[in-house]
Amino acid sequence: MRAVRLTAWGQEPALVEVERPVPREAEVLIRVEAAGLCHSDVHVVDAAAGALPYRAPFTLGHEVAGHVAVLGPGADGTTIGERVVVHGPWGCGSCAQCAAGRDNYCDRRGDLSWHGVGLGRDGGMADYVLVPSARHLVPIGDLSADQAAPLSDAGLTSYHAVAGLRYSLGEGSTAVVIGVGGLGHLAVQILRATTASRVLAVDIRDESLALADRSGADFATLLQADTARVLRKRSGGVGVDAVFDFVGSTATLEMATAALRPSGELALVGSGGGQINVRKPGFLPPGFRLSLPFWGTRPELAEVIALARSGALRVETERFPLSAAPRAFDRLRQGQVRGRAVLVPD
Ligand code: FEH
Ligand code: ZN
Ligand code: ZN
Repeated sequence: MRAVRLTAWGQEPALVEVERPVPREAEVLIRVEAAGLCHSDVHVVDAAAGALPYRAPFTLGHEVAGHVAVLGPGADGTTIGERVVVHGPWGCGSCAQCAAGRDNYCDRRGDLSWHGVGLGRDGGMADYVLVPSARHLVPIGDLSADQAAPLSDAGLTSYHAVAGLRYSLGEGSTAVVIGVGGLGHLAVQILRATTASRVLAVDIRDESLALADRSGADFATLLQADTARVLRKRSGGVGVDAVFDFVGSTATLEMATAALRPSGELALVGSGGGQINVRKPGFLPPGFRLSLPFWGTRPELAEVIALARSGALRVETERFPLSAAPRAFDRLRQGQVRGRAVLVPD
């Protein structure tokens, strides 16, 4: 079978022929129908040897949807042909967090040489992907694979971030989404579909503001020197209740803290490497809380898929044949992908 693999650290990913895996014990082999491309894939490819706990070579792709092709002799909880999306964070499988489907917060994360499918373990940028257990699978029914795959990471990460701040998103509240790309445009839709919050969007590109509008934002603006003041005014003057920063640069973090009301919440999702100074006395609003949500849980993924199947979520995607994976990586690096890039086995 074909697979897009990180063959060695410092090498560009390559489309190569590998043996199709044979599932053992509880394993399940999935015929891949779609695999999303994430900025984290670029970070992995660009990582220096030893920077990540992963052992090369492995197949990339941590946003995967398809159907069950072969069951291991001990596999349980799915059937041949079932259409599924893969819950990508794979933990130790035996700690309290993993037992609850919270592999994204596995207690033994520090002991593992992987973070999940396509992240140290063979992933779904391939014709097939081997999943350790059916517990990592969520049925997608009639949802298309190129919609379901991005929902397993871009959608799930946004949903988990919103779920963590839900108590501050009631009637009369204001939420801000910074960065309206693959995750941000879904965060706007999730906020509109699951909270009573007014939704404001910020980006640096006009086409992203248009995507925010299409996604249901109440207001969208370019990031400028006075953006915090503009957002505070849009919140009725008191400041915004929650900011979801999908960029994570010093500029976006500082703007976010300047826009927040007292007791406001900042969820940092983007890996921009930005910093803010947390000190007392200082300039942060009293009651300020920061969270660093990571990916999401298996129960939440089932909720995201249900939202999508109800018609409340629509992923903007740019499809590429699996054989064009290098071109997809190039377009993502250049910031030219609209919404989420999805590889489809050709
Ligand atoms: C995965 C692994 C490590 C860092 C970040 C990620 C995200 O793309 C998962 O949503
Ligand atoms: Zn990702
Ligand atoms: Zn665990």
